[in-house]
Amino acid sequence: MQASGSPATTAIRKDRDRRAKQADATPRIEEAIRAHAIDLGFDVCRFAPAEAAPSQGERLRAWLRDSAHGDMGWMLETAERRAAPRALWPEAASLVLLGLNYGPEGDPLASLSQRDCATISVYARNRDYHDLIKGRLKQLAGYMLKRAGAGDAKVFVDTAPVMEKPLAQTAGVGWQGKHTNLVSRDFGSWLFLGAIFTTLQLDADPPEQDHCGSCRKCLDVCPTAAFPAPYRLDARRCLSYLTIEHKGPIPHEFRENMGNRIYGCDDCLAVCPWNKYASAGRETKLAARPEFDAPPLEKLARLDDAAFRALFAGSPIKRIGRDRFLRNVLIAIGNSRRLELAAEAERLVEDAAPLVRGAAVWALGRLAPARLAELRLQRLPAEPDETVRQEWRQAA
Ligand code: B12
Ligand code: SF4
Ligand code: SF4
Repeated sequence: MQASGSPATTAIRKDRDRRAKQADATPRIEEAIRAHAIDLGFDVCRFAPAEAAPSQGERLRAWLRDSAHGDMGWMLETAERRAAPRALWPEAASLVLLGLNYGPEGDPLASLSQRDCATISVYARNRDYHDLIKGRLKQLAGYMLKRAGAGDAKVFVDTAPVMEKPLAQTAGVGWQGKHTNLVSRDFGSWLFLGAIFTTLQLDADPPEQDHCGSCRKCLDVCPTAAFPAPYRLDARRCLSYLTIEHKGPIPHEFRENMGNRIYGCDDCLAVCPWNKYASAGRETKLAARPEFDAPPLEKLARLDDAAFRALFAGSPIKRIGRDRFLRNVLIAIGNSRRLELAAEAERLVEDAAPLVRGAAVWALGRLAPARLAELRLQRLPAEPDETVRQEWRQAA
């Protein structure tokens, strides 16, 4: 046994003091990860246990039972893995939830009243956020594992079967508002979400509470009445779904209320009172490109496949392809009340794609019904596609 004050005890004490000092100087791994996430361009980084949001699975199943997913068949196919993080990756111990602010500079709904121009939703006015965020999530995951000296991690943004919103609420990034999106006290409705699942044990942050109160602005503003109840969205009625995910003709009942929204919709996000705390995003690759801010419908209607691909290279809009995009542009032309745009619709009545021809018939019928009636005599007998024939029959 060593007597207290012996050289050996002094050495042990010194070593303990040195370690304590080092612990003070070296932040906890959670704080180090958070700081690194901010350096990488994220605005929020918080932690949750892998068994977060246990009720989300049942709610997802109820949503699918109601067929609220429309023809997003992949939501049904991946339901079991989507329902809980451990169903996707049983080894996951902790979740890192990230938010990236993409707040717009000005009023995101300003172009809705410019009838000869298009409204593109804020998230799609520049680069595809998936590409941007995925790269950064990978960098952060690499940093985490290096810092911990062990473990494994997987990164997710949007495309994998992960329910990012309820998980982000459990981590305290924000709460799911009545419009079902995550609202943040600091960034309002304008956060992109991403997630890292890891085998590392990380201390969880407290969850966020619901701060919607009696407000129902987002529910009331929806142009297509897509909320059957607060916190529930029927995607089949949502213009974001109809303009981006839906492959067929836009159902007639939604066409007029679509206005000039040609890619996505921001109405329910934009009216949220919590946006008063929001600020413009700091990521320049997501700031609106001038040519995507209220582009003239006439110019968009003239895009052929090559021009479409060139204009939207690197943008999420490229994903829907030229024909679906032109379908949307033609609905906006039909709603424009600008007779000068009738020439664009008339030209596209002869387009090679039935989806475009059908929407062109509707648009021309809205702007120049007499001209449509003349053309019907020549075109309807020769029209090979049944959906387009129906448009001819129904048009004014
Ligand atoms: C499928 C999908 C869509 C679909 C369906 C949207 C939806 N609300 O489900 C469509 C194409 C319509 C869509 C549209 C949009 N989307 Co989207 N979408 C997704 C995706 C891939 C999956 C969402 C999902 O799991 N839906 C299934 C339903 C069942 O889940 P849920 O919405 O969380 O539903 C919950 C509520 O219904 C709740 N609930 C049910 N009953 C009750 C009752 C009470 C009392 C409570 C509290 C809750 C509650 O429980 C459910 C489970 O948590 C996610 C990415 C991801 N992997 O998470 C992006 C995502 C949700 N989309 C996003 C965005 C930006 C949009 C748009 C704004 C794009 C645009 N401008 O056009 C719109 C917004 C429309 C809207 N109001 O939701 C962001 C949202 C970011 C955020 N801050 O929340 C996400 C997270 C993508 C990302 N990585 O950033 N989207
Ligand atoms: S995105 Fe537009 S259409 Fe969809 S729920 Fe919100 S307001 Fe309604
Ligand atoms: S608009 Fe009102 S009800 Fe809708 S999410 Fe914001 S606070 Fe909640």
